Amino acid sequence: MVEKTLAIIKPDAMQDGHKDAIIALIKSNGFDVVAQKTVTLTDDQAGGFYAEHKERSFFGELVKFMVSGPVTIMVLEKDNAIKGWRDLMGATNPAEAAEGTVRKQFGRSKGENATHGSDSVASAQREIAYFFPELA
Ligand code: FUP
Repeated sequence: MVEKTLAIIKPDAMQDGHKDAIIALIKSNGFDVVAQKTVTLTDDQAGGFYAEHKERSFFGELVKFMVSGPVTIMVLEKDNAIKGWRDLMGATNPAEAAEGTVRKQFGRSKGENATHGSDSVASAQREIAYFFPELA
């Protein structure tokens, strides 16, 4: 089934100059980029996006990191896009991610791990609506 998912190139990968390489990898894996914008998030935007992690010990660090520089936010479309993008990103911790994955190649650490991807149909719907209300 054709699905949409939300992808974010995080501030570490942007600062490290990996944006174009990551988008090239996304396209060569058959995803259509149906929306794209580069913005610097506010504390409220980043905190709202990661609201499910509000009680976690790393939440403050996560928000601080996500507002530390521009991010590129995209909506990707493909058959089974949600799982497909999660597989292409690799494990949360780049040290544990498989060879060839985005996080293995471009992530710095578990906290600064290059990209975000929606983890379910419900998350994808919420996250796409959060950043691209016109697509919801
Ligand atoms: P993922 O779904 O792979 O993006 O990972 P999670 O939803 O579990 O975590 C979201 C973000 O929180 C991660 F991308 C990085 C950050 N995080 C930490 O900084 N430390 C942790 O122990 C877990 C997650």
